[in-house]
Amino acid sequence: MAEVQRTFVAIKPDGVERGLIGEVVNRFERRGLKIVGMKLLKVSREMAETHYGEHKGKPFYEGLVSYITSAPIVGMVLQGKDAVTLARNVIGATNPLNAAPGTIRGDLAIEIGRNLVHGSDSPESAKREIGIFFKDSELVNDWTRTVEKWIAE
Ligand code: D4T
Repeated sequence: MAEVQRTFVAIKPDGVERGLIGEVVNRFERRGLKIVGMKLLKVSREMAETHYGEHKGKPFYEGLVSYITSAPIVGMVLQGKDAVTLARNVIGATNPLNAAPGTIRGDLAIEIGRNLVHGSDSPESAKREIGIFFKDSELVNDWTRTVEKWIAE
């Protein structure tokens, strides 16, 4: 039975710099995911280190932190049945070289260090990441879309 979940998605600095905010948001909207939080923000070093803590010590870590803090990102909280997997499928494989055409990375990116978008990899990660980037008061918790019944049974 599909579970209604929330996931954290971010358009990374390359997506914002390249003017792809609308293009990326549009793909999640069209798929049917509900946006319950969204904002433009500059990621601090501290936030980046918390978000990417699991990668500390890896060769790409410093470059990753400097990339994610280099220009604004757009953070989003998306909700829907199986939202975590659904969003990862819309985004495509971590390395754009292996991302299928039709996915965001497969259509718009060419290498792993500039892979445009982030999506939580589990409901637990989503909860943790939403907590890093959003206060609960910034999320819309009391909204049922009138279109909902045409998207999910
Ligand atoms: P994010 O977190 O950005 O959605 O990526 P993924 O969840 O798809 O992949 P990840 O956590 O394994 O990697 C985080 C981030 O690090 C960059 N990266 C990763 C990199 O620059 N070089 C590498 O070799 C790896 C493995 C890309 C995504």
